[in-house]
Amino acid sequence: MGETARVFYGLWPTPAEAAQLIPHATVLKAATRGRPSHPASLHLTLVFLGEVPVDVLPQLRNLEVAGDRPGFDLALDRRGVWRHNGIGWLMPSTPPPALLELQSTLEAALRAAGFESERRPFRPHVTLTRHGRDDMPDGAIDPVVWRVREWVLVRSNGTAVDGSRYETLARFPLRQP
Ligand code: 2AM
Repeated sequence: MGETARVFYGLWPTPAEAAQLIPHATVLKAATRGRPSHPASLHLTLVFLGEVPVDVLPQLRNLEVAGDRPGFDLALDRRGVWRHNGIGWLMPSTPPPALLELQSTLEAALRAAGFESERRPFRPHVTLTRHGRDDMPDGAIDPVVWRVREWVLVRSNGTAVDGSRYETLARFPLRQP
């Protein structure tokens, strides 16, 4: 195979929205001894494609996803840890239908265009810490609300832990709700 890129589609918070996640990363770090993500790297993955040949990036940038999609608000109101992989996360306890619909339509559009994506069920979450060694109970938190007005195609460049790790390749706006 020639040159490849590691890519995924996801939701990216504004800097102000990302800043509201930091206290939660601090709690998760203290409880699990996990490593916090850089604030500029925080996101929610919609569809993870993994390594693809760089030749297909134009097709992914110009992906057509059917439907007139309004923006929506996403309330991240649960905090916890996955013991099996040491990830500390925030999740919506009830994902908005618009999020689930966007994710499934995007996945279907990719499949129709010949791209295989992750087959595991969609579990929307924002990873705040990695490599945690200790567990902590899940719990409700005061919601951190993202005003979702676009989704993005992102390339992941190596293992840098600073904000430069992720490069936005394309933006897909949602309609003003
Ligand atoms: P994570 O935060 O739960 O690790 C970039 O790597 C993004 O894609 C991360 O948000 C990561 O999820 C997600 N990701 C990485 N590998 C994945 C995989 N095999 N399946 C689904 N998502 C993955």
